[in-house]
Amino acid sequence: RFSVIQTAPPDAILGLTEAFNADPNPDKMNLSVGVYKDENGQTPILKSVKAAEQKILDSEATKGYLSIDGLPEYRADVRNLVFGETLAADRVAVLQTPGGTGALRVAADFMRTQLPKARIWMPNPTWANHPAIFAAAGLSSETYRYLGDDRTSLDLDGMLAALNDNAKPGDAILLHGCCHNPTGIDPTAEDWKQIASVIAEKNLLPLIDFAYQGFGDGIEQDAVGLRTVLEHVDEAIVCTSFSKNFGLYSERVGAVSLVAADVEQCTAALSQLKRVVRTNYSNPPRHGGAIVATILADEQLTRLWKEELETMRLRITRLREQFVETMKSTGSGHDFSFLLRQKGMFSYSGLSPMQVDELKSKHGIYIVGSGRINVAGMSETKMNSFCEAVASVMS
Ligand code: PLP
Ligand code: TYF
Repeated sequence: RFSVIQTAPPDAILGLTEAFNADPNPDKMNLSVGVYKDENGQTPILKSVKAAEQKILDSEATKGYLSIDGLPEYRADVRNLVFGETLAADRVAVLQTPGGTGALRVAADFMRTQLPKARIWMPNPTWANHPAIFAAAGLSSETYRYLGDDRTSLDLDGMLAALNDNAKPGDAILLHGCCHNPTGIDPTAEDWKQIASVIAEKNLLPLIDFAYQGFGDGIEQDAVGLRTVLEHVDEAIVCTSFSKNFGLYSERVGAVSLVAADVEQCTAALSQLKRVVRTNYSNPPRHGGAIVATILADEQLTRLWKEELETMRLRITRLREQFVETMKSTGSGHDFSFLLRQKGMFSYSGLSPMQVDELKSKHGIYIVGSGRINVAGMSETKMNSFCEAVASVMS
């Protein structure tokens, strides 16, 4: 029976990193997968995380199961980070999940069973796993316009028109809370108000994917869009990932937060979310959630984490600036100043699939076929040679 099974295509992004690891070129650079890297191309464990792990090692008393919705103190931390003081706690149900991906799948299964008529509207483009997760859950999805014709800015009018003309009341809309993957293009605070108004007028359910809080402008600043939406509607789902902002990729730490109009609706929705979890993975892994909760329960560790997060964010900003300046100095005539208006790890470089191929084969520089670059994969010391390589394939 297994003889009839066809090989599935590899993950386009994760597959590139396998090829990168196998490349013997000592000057190779990986700008593909969305993982933060330091100047040496490493993804080290944060000091705040190490310190929290030591505390846990010394004090952890049991490996007993967590409850279905996870650690209570972790769930309170998620609520504070995401919503701040803006919502009554009893209107928000938070469940600890295995990463942001786990959160998205729980949200998708919940929508499929509890809101069976809802279609989900995704930005075009979006993270490739989004349509795959929704399809796996059996949801129907549609796309709305996001990227302008210049491929460097948001087409807000196109986005709002697509939603106004085509979305039906009761549909859901996927939004990236900040640091849009793959374009780095985020709505401005003013844009968010207009988006929120259309969501309210059309009675859409916002599903906000929040995987890069703190990578755009700061922890609180990056929540402005999400909180603006919540000023206009009383229902939403937020999928949090702490993979990037705590550097906890392999620990699988995330959360799904459901905002309901009142405590009764919140309690009922929570019970259905728990049902989804039971048939997926029963209950979440403890360690990653315990790390986050340990850091945020300790003033000193919290300060250290915030500094480390700021260091990551500022390095990305610096690399964006240095890349734009260095590209200018190559005299190739390509203006990359649009990168300065974009947020987070990613931007669409404008490189074609052929140019991306050439960068890989001739220079050991790995970029996703769409031309999406992970800015954090650049290096200050290698910026000149990197920009010369980019200029050479673009000429
Ligand atoms: N959502 C977006 C937009 C992402 O880029 C990622 C990245 O991995 C995720 C969700 C999933 O995060 P996690 O690794 O925590 O599952
Ligand atoms: O977009 C990225 O690069 C990150 C990491 O199947 C990632 O979100 C990429 C592909 C994938 C899972 C995570």
